[in-house]
Amino acid sequence: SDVSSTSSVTHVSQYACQRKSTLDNKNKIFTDTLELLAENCEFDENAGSFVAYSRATSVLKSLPYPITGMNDLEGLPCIGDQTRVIIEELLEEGVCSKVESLLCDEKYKARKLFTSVFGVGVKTADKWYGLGFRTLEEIKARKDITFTKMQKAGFLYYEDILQAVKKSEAEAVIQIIGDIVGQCAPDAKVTLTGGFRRGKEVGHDVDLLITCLEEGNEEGVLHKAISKLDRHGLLLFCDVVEATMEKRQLPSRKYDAMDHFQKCFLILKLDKRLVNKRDYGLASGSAVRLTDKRTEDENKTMIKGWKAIRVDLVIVPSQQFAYALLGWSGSRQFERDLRRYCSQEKRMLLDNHGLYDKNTQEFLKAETEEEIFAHLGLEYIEPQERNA
Ligand code: DCP
Ligand code: MG
Repeated sequence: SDVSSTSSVTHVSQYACQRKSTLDNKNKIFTDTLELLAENCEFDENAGSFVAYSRATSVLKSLPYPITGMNDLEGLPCIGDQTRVIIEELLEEGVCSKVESLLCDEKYKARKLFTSVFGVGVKTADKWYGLGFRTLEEIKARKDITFTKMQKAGFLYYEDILQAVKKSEAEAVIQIIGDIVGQCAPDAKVTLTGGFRRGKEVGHDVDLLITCLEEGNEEGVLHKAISKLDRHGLLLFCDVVEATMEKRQLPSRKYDAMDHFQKCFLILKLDKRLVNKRDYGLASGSAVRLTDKRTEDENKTMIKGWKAIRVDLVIVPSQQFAYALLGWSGSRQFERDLRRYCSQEKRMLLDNHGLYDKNTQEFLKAETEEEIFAHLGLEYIEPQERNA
């Protein structure tokens, strides 16, 4: 019999950690729509539908072919009825009526706009919406609203932060942080994680792990590094979160939990001269010209000479480094499915600190991500293939 011609024979796992998802998404029309619906469910705290849409999105991202008819969905996991209806409508009409009306929906628009401010979550967005606000200008103008320090910084650097961070800017940030951290501990190492490690060209922030070869040397590095950044005039905003790790604590059972590392959420003042100029639409050596290739906000960045960039720094003891790297590399769906796979298929608990085997009641050590995948009996998935 002929086994080469049919794609439905290929088994697709229900877990993102058993699929390869590159940035070459063949089903963007469907996944953009489903992601927007998932986002709205998250706003509504509708966990069931959020999970359904998110898992379906992720399955479609892993397919090496575009969906061209309902038959193509046969045998695929995580494609429930509510997803099928959306896909069918997109195939027939080319648009999704649910999305069309969401994009015109006052509440959705306000939530989307307000949460685009650094430091504003859905709760705050809903409060402002409830008070009748619809634009950021209305909110900024009010003297009777109290803002957190984070939100004040969010408004102050709004235009810069709204612009995506480019890879060349992320590289300049690594350079700066690497230099400074090296002055704080000689054996300190800075590692890029998050979307850029998965090969993305742009991101909303730069996620960096800081670790020292000798365990314990990382203590104090964060506060020293922050002081130095401040003295160099590079610190626009800084929120330090101290470590909350208790010894021999079991990994969290939640698939989406925050970790316990010491970390900080920064806004750095990035000098445009430190960034590879090709990314600003400039020929090397030429004077600053405002080419129409740049957006208006990018032009402002060029004129003021710097750009505010969101950076997360996470301090990781070397023994936990592999787990932290795996946990911070994402994508969010890949991470959720890794944890779900662990508990449902392996009776193990995974988080950004370690892996606990409930069968043997032991923590499993790992020095590399490859070792963690091996502990889990999973084929290794490269970061570039974790865009689930
Ligand atoms: N992460 C996590 N738990 C958190 C925060 C983040 O496990 N509480 C992980 C999953 C993310 C990664 O860290 O993929 C980085 O978080 P980001 O929100 O920065 O996500 P990305 O870097 O993937 O996307 P972007 O390109 O928008 O920055
Ligand atoms: Mg990121």
